[in-house]
Amino acid sequence: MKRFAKIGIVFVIVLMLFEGALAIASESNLSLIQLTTDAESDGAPSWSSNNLKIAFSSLRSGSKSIWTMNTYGTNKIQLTDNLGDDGQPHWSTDGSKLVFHSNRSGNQDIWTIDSNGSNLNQLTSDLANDLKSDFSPDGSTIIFCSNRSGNYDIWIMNSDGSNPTQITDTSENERAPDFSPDGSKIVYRSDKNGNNDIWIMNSDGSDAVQLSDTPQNEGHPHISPDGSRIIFWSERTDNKEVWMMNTDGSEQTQLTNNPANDGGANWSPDGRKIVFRSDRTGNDDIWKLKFKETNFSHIYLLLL
Ligand SMILES: [Ca+2]
Ligand SMILES: [Ca+2]
Ligand SMILES: [Ca+2]
Ligand SMILES: [Ca+2]
Repeated sequence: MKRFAKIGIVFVIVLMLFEGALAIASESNLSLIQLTTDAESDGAPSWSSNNLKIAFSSLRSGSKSIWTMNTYGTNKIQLTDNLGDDGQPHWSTDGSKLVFHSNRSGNQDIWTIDSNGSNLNQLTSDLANDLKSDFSPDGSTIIFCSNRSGNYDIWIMNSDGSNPTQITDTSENERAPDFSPDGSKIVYRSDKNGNNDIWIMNSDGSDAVQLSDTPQNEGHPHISPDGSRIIFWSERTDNKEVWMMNTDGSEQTQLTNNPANDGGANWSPDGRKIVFRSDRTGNDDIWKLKFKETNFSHIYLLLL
């Protein structure tokens, strides 16, 4: 080292530790990949927590059915096959099951199926419409929305379908519930103030807080895996676009910008991508959006 110092050589090692901050500006700053190209409608993508598959609904077999594919869009497998419409699949945290709604029994009810297509189970059998379900993170309960009390409210039941319990009780419509990753909160949409907005409440139904407040409709909220952000669709720019905000409602940011209908978005398990539905090529397909990651939050200089 003495000799190196004499001739004035300094070794510098720069370590840039990347913290994954997301740079959001406009659609042109996002990487967009089309995952389905079938001429029939595909929608309602849901990315499994184990990062292996994306479930979605598709009309490609004639009636709306639940399909899975890998996260790059290949190896599409049909899981359900009947004359009814099956929609809005959501994974259990361990990736072993999907919960979805179907009208195959005459009206919309909540069903589960194993990820390999076996073990189909009907969980609700009320004459009302039971829709848009989600597993709690520990898999013990399922939330859904139902109009069995005369208008739509959020309900919770055990994951075997027992003990359905109403957790919102308003004369307006609460729909599209989604659990936070820790199970403590539920985001949903409500038309309590005359049009649909995004709301959040504790998972027992207490302390409901309105997060968006526009004259247009917002819907389909999903909380990011780290619990910090919510993606949703909004019609505030006159057509449906995917938006993102913090879970306190701040920093509402438009992600897609296309005259098409863009919506139905859901997160990848690492929170750096979303999948959504768009009809920008003429019919509904599944698209993947990747946030550009540009913020280097720590720079360490080691001088030897
Ligand atoms: Ca029903
Ligand atoms: Ca209600
Ligand atoms: Ca609104
Ligand atoms: Ca659009």
